[in-house]
Amino acid sequence: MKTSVVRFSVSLPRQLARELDQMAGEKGYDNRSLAIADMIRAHIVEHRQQQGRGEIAGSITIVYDHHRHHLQDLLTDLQHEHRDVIISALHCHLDHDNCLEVLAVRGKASEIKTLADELIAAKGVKHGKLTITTTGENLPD
Ligand code: NI
Repeated sequence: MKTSVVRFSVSLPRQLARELDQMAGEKGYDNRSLAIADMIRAHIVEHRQQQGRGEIAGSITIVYDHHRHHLQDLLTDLQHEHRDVIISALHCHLDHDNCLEVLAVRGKASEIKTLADELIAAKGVKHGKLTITTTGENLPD
């Protein structure tokens, strides 16, 4: 299906337009329209997640020491509780002590944020981060 295109003109300060073209080139965009379209999509995704509208997808990454007492059990319990939003999980043994876990998630923003907060706040988790993206639905490419 061919996407129909709308053309409109935008006025920018010359220096800002130069910076835009430079950034688009450095990021590998063929033209500034593609770069601007990606920026707009990123803002729409961010706006929707702030509004709490619909479903989100994303990933939760945590690093922890698996020797910490009860931590592994707690993290597993949390994941079982929230299994409806966890699509996939990846566990890597970084070194003798440290584990890296990446959870792919999809579902209600509020539940995913709660899950991420609980995992990251667990005693012994050294670092954690929730990265939110779109499910791709209702976002034109
Ligand atoms: Ni491990």
